[in-house]
Amino acid sequence: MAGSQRYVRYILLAFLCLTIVYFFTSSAPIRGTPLTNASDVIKEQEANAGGSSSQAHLSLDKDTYTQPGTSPNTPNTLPYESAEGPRMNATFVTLARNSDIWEIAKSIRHVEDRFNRRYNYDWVFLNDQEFDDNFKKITTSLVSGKTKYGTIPKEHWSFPEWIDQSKAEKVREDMKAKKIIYGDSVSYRHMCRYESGFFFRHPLMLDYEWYWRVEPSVELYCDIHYDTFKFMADHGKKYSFVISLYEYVETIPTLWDSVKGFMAKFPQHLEKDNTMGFVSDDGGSTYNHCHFWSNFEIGNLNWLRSQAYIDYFNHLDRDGGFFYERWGDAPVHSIAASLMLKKEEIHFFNDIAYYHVPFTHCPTGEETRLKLKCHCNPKDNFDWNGYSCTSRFFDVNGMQKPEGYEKEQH
Ligand SMILES: Nc1nc2c(ncn2[C@@H]2O[C@H](COP(=O)(O)OP(=O)(O)OP(=O)(O)O)[C@@H](O)[C@H]2O)c(=O)[nH]1
Ligand SMILES: *[C@@H]1O[C@H](CO)[C@@H](O)[C@H](O)[C@H]1NC(C)=O
Ligand SMILES: *[C@@H]1O[C@H](CO)[C@@H](O)[C@H](O)[C@H]1NC(C)=O
Ligand SMILES: [Mg+2]
Repeated sequence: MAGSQRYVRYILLAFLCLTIVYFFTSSAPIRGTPLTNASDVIKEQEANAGGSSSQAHLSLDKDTYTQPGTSPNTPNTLPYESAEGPRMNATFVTLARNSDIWEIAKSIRHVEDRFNRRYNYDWVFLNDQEFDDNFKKITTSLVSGKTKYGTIPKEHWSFPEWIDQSKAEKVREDMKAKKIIYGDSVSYRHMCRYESGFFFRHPLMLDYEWYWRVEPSVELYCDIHYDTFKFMADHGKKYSFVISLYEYVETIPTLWDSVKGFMAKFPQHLEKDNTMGFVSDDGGSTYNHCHFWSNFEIGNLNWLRSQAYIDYFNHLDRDGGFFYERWGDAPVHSIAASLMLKKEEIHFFNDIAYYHVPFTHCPTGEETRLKLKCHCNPKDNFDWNGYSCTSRFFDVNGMQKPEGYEKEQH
């Protein structure tokens, strides 16, 4: 009895094994690879349709499908792809609050997907308060390079002792009454002053020569196929922009007076072959309010750390307009670049498609947009709009506007 029971068990076990073997071999498609191989999928479709679609076949990039075909194998990352060649001495930099986490997460994802996943540059985060663990955990998981977190020293985020507090307070009340955006905000003013004169001097930033500034909730609409930092270095560029526009006059009524004071006091810092024509229509008597929009910047940190720029910032800071008015870092950087850099040291990136509420830069020229897999609507491009200063930038530099720009004027 015991002997025949064992016999039955052996038969059942053998049957079970056969069933399992059958199940695996028959459920696996041709050549035993799972149907995650795109060329297999297409071949099978062709076979089923009884025809051949050579176009679909030719369009496949074989190198993209190099995951080993074992099952189960569900890769949780995109295929690893690293751009060739050395890296530059460069970092992304973001000033943010802990509460900005999901807005900055979105920006990081755009920058990584379109560019940095192939370059793995570092990312420095700066804050006037300690970053919390949640902010660090999420941003670290998204950035492909190293992440670094810095707290801003108090003396870089407070009123200098020469500022008359009650005068500054009165200004904020007036601006609030006039409904000027951020007109009554103290923190916004510290932010503008910090971005104007201090971020490049933060100890974490001293390790780098190049920076790319990224703000919360920005978007990139096209692939970037080359190292933008290396481009800057190879072409002798020190500052760059994608969008330019006119500043809100109410926030900078005396900025140009202060700039003129600087020019008189430090003529040695002015570049002869500069872009004065971008910021002034009358050779420097008055400001035309044009500026590069500084929420996007790729630039050279050593230029910002130069004696010329530091003398410029200190002069403006002394005059108090960061608090007695509401000077923004955009006009402050732009005027500096226009007066103290050579014409060819400022670069306009037509091929970097960018959005920061409420403006879009969508590259002019369909060929570029298709090649770079852009997903912006060219109708949204701000460049040739009457409120943009980009046309002026081209004219001042005697540059030819990108082909097809007239069609995108509206
Ligand atoms: N740590 C810190 N960062 C700030 C503070 N205020 C603004 N920022 C950051 O400074 C940058 C500019 O601030 P935004 O609020 O984006 O100013 P904006 O771009 O002029 O205006 P928005 O249209 O609101 O984007 C962003 O990267 C913010 O995250 C602050 O009080 N503390
Ligand atoms: C996918 O299929 C193609 C053609 O059948 C084959 O050459 C290739 O090696 C397969 N790739 C993988 C990852 O199995
Ligand atoms: C990067 O640049 C900074 C600032 O110029 C410099 O101090 C540092 O030594 C450089 N690092 C490398 C690796 O070249
Ligand atoms: Mg912003």
